[in-house]
Amino acid sequence: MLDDVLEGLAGRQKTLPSRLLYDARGSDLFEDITALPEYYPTRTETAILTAAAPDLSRRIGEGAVLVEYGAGASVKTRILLDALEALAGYVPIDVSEDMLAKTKPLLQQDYPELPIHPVVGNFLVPPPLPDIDPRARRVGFFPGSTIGNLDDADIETFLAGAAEELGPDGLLVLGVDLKKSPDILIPAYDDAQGVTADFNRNLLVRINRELGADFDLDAFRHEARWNEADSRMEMHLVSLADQSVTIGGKRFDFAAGETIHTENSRKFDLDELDAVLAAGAWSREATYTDPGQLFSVLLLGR
Ligand code: AVI
Repeated sequence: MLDDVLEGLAGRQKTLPSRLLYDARGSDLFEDITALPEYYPTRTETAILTAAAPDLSRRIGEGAVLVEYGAGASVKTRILLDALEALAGYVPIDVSEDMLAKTKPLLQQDYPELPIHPVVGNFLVPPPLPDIDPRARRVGFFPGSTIGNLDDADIETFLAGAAEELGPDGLLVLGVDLKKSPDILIPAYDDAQGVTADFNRNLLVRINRELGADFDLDAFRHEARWNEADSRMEMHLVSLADQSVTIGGKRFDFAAGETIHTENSRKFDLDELDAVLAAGAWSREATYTDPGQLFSVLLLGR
């Protein structure tokens, strides 16, 4: 973590890795974000999945194994667990062993017959799957448009890794946030209650705590920007003054107005996404969306 932070802050545009947003406090704040009135993705995707569930179930067929990449608390998963018939197993993959350990008994209570095999690991490098029926069809689940937080190289790595792991008759259910007006996007990433601002600034709290840095939290403000050229929302932390910060014995100078770029959240055009999917050996078999075309759920095959 120290190396990543030092490297990110050494560049001309200072950056910090967005995965560092998700310590315990950051994960709680993200949960709060998903319930905000301005943050349309979670409720929209939930509605799309609920409406699409019968069709997904028909296309997927009986007896599949569901593999979720970055499962967290497996909230949206329940829509699929309710709809898919005679599932042969559920494999939640997450970096947080704690989260997996907390979620498993809750799921098992509600799905007593379902074999649940949690796997601790980074979904970018899909870890080997546990011993499950090799004949069962494997269906990946990657909701939330988390794919939009990855750069091009990581998207390709993920899609190719999932293709290999899920096999030739594998399927992937992918949540994808769609390109739309900045009038909707900016408030979704800069809400009136300031929860997203706290989520962003928590990165500095974490670096102070875990790396002994001395960021002055009141000297940085949250900013959400729409980058039209790269079709993405960006989160930045803007330095409110000329200041310096020390981390791991190294000093970093900030000019007033200079930013640390902390996250990208890409918004996709489905026609453009098709080329990316094809490079990762996937193609769209079904597309589900909401009446406002805010978000989409794709069923991908090989
Ligand atoms: C997890 N990820 C899909 C969220 C997003 O919308 O890109 C993270 C987030 N960042 C700010 N608000 C939400």
